[in-house]
Amino acid sequence: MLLLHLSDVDEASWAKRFAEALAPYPVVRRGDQFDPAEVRYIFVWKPKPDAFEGLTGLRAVLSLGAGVDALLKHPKLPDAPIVRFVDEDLSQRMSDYVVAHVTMHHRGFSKFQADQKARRWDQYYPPAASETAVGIMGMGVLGQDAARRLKPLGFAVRSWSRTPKSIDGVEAFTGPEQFDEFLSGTDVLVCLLPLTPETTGILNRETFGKLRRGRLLGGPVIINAARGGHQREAEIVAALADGTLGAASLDVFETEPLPQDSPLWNIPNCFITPHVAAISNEASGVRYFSGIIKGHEAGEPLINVVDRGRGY
Ligand code: NDP
Ligand code: OXD
Repeated sequence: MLLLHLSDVDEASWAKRFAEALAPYPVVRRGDQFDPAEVRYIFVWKPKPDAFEGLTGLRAVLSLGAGVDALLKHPKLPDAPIVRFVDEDLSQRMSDYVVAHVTMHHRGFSKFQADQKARRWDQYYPPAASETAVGIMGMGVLGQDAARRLKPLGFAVRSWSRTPKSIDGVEAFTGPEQFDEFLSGTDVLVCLLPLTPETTGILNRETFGKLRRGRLLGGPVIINAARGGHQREAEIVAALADGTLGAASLDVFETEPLPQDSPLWNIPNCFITPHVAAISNEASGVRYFSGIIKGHEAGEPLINVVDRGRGY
């Protein structure tokens, strides 16, 4: 039996699709009549504190989110394996966001926007893409896809990850010992890390101060599409004000929704989106997780299982 426990999304619609994809396998929602001991899989997004109560026969927790930081903090999280969402459609959507914001900053969008407002004709020519280094923190599913899509546009792509990576045409850096070297050649810093104790607050003033200066007009740029916990927002505000950063694109925030009184709203070279960089699409999500359930029921091992020790 599959139990759905989704908040902030259309649970009924997901349930209907799952029932069609898995029939005759039983699919239930909170409020339905069922024996919790018969639930083998629970599909969750922002599960409530009682979400896992009575689920004694659980084989896997299926996470609608690619990021599992919040799920791992659930006080009653059972011991079952956690399978996270990994999907081509999700990667494509995230890369769309990253490519759009990298190219926007590379082409001096904030300068020309300010010039237009001031009716100022100032012919600034951005550097060539090949002279602009995009440093991606996190070379997992999403980071690798973004790197693959940025390369053909001509950008110099660098990566930083926990373990060594070898990706064609990407200059790779690994671990805390190579972090400063990674930053020192980076003009646009993209965060696609999972939120863990090691990565919390990594987008801070000290990090910004180590980025390469002199290549992009106004200073280096940060793009965070991972988690708000990665960024120190007060330090971003200060860095944008004093020119340590030339611009920022933020899709995620320390508190979501971003509070009305956040100073970030009013900064012209800070580009805010409301955690929409990549949404888990219903059709592909149902296809992916139904495949996982069917495969596991047929004796296949689970895929994309979260390593609780690493935190992602
Ligand atoms: P993956 O688990 O596939 O990749 C994570 C990458 O981060 C890996 O390369 C990993 O290194 C690296 N990493 C982890 N810890 C460290 C560390 N301490 N130092 C250096 N590198 C580290 O994750 P995804 O690519 O699938 O997703 C990344 C994040 O994107 C998610 O966790 C989620 O928070 C966010 N997200 C945001 C969305 C949005 O709409 N804004 C939508 C979807 C996801 P290694 O390869 O060596 O293990
Ligand atoms: C995710 C997200 O982690 O939407 O999938 O943020």
